[in-house]
Amino acid sequence: MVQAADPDQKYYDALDELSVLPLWRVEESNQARSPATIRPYVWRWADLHPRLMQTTEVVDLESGAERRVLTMQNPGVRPLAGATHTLTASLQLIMPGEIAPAHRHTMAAFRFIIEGQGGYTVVEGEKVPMSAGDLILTPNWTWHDHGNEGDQPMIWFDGLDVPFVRSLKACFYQDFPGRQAQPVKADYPESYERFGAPGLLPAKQRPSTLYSPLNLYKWEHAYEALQRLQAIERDEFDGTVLEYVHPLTGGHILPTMSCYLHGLTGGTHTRARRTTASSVIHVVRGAGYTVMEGQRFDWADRDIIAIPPWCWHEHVVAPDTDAIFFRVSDLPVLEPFGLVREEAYKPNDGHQPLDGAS
Ligand code: GTQ
Repeated sequence: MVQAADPDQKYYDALDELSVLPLWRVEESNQARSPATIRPYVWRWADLHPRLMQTTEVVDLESGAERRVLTMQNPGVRPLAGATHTLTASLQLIMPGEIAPAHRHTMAAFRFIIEGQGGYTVVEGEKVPMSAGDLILTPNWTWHDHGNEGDQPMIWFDGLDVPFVRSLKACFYQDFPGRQAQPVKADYPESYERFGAPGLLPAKQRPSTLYSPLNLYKWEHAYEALQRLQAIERDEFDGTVLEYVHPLTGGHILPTMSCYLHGLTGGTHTRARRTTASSVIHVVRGAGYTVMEGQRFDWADRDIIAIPPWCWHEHVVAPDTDAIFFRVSDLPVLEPFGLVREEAYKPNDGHQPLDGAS
């Protein structure tokens, strides 16, 4: 059947010619009233790890890829990359003796080390050693290359603000001349020597960068601080939570991403909440499940959890194991514009009814 022509169609066609839309006809979804497209998701280490090791058969760092990286793709962002609409989360592998050549980009990055020893990142000439549980920053436009002087594969979790920077069309990228490592100016983690002591700062050296001047947050300090705080404080939504901060301002570690360490004791069941900030969690250790929008997502050691914006979520930890989460959030890009909203789930003591398992 032929539809009766809209008497105003000519008018709308004329607007189309002008590349203009009548807002009253714009679909609600187009107006982004709810950021519903990003899906709650869990990537399992048991699936990812063998595929990461197989990259050694598929690409080499000498002549092939610059980085051996598998990046999580939320089904809601296809065909682009992104664990959420603002954050990328990836696993990177570097084999003994390999070099991942230096480059820099306007996208900020950090690495949370998962396993291996003898690996390092050079950040602006500073050689930063990697140990499991360490957090290493390579902020916006800092030269960085990686290497592995050990005899084991070195594996870490990469977090970047790529989709956010992409949305602003502010992506710039540069290779270090000669596809090689940058010259090392300090063969020790100089920024840690300067800024790594708790509550103490050099009296005369206070850089004014937006990002933290400390490139290495060691696991031993983070873990000790978590245990100490866990002994005296617990939040019903977050367990016990520490933020990795800029040592000069006490603010977020990077202007686009904030990083946290959560301790959740065995048997914990947090209250559900939703927030406009999206998060990605790397499960440092532990087992349990997260309920997101009524759906149960099981997780275990080293799994990666995507929590979309405005998605109800609560965590349940298995009774016999304590859990530790490393979490990255896009909160810093929402705060300056008054776009942070949070809501606690009120019914049923703060726990969502379960629709089913993932
Ligand atoms: O190690 O420099 O996961 O440039 C994505 C882009 C890691 C890196 C990623 C990168 C890197």
